[in-house]
Amino acid sequence: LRHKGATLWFTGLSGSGKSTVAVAVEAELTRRRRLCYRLDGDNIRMGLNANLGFSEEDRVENIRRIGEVARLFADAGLIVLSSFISPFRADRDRVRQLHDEHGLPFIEVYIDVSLKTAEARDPKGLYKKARAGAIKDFTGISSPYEPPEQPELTLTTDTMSLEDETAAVIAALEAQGII
Ligand code: GGZ
Repeated sequence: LRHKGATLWFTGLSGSGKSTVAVAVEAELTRRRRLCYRLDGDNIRMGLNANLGFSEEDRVENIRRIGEVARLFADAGLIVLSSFISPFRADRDRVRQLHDEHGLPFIEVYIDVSLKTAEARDPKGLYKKARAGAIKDFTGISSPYEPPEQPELTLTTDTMSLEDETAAVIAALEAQGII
């Protein structure tokens, strides 16, 4: 018996809550005994993509590699939870196309939060540093973020509860027959 894999692709600003939602969805999927794997900066930018920074060119390559990894895991039957800013629409669309070509579901989840809210949260103090010019090419400040035009799901983390967000993602997986 083999499960159908899929990729949940969370995109949004730094501090939008991508990882928080991904962790909560992972916990719920694990509770349902589904194998999943979370891709984030800690396991990708520290390893596979350790040679990449935040220039436009490096971000493009970052997302290209993550897309390929997600596709492989999904092909193996896992539910992949990918949380990267992935600021460029064209890069996300290429990952979507890669999944389409292999018959694998790709669910783009837009973590929609205003820059104002993300900047007010500033959990790591990065916005403050970016405003001061200490970090260049910072998304939302000195580097662009292109919101998805037709995401499968939009979560407004400044108004929704984590519980409701998790339920919405689970419902999307159910609607597509993935779980
Ligand atoms: C954006 C940066 C930058 C710059 C370091 N711009 O809030 P965080 O800390 O934990 O998440 C951000 C993370 C973004 O890496 P991604 O791989 O998701 O970005 S992308 O998809 O655009 O390639 C932030 C930190 O790295 N960080 N410098 N200049 N975020």
